[in-house]
Amino acid sequence: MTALILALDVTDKTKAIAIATRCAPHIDAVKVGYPLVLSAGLLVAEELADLDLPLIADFKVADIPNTSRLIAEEVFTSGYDTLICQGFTGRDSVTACVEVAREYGGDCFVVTEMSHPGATEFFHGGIAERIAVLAKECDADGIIAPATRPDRVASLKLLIGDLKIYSPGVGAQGGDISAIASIVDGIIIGRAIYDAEDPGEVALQFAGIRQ
Ligand code: NUP
Repeated sequence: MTALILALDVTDKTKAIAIATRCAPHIDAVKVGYPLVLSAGLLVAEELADLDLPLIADFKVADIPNTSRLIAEEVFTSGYDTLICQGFTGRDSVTACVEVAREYGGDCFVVTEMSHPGATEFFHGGIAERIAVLAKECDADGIIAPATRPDRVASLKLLIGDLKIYSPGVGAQGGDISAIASIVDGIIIGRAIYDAEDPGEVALQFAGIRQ
C-alpha cells in the first residue's frame, strides 16, 4: 500500500478546508506548507484536525540548529504530526529537527533531491546520496525524493534502509504515478487534485495506489 498525501497549497482557508474535507475519505494525510500557513496561520492545523488525518508541515526547515529547533517546536505544539526539513543544512540542523520530532512523538522527513528541473543544479547526483545517508544516520523517519525522476528515487532508496520515502512531482510537475508508486511509501499530490473541478473525484482516482 502506498499512501496518498494531499498537498494543500490553497491560500483561501475556507476553500482549502472544503477541498481537504471532500478528499479526506480517499487520502492518508494532508501536507500543509507556506502558501496556506502564511495565509491562514499555523493554527489552521486545529481546523484540519476534524478530518482525523495526519498533518504534515512542509516547511523545508533550513536553518541553524537552534532556529530549526524553535521552528520544530512551534510545528509540533500546533498539532502537526510530521515535519519536513532540508538535509543540505548538515547533521546538526537535521538532528535538531529529528530530536524535537521525537520529543513530541512526531516524525521528521528530510528532503534529499527536489522534484523541479532546477533541483539538478546543486543537489543531484552525489550530494543527494550523501543527504540520504545523513537522514538515516540522524535517525529521521524518511526522505523526500522526486517522482519526476524515478531512477533517482530508486538509487536513493538503496541507501536508506527502512526509512520511508514520500515523493512529490506527480501530475502538474509531469511525474507518472505508475512509474513511482510501487517504490515509495507515499505520493504527494497538490495541483492535480486541488485545481480539479471535482477534487474528491480526482483523489478517488489516484487512491488506487492505497490498495
Ligand atoms: O522536491 C519537492 N517537490 C515538491 O513539489 C519537495 C516538496 N516538498 N514538494 C512539494 O510537494 C511542493 O511544495 C508542493 O507542496 C507539493 C507538490 O505539489 P504539486 O506540484 O503536485 O502541485
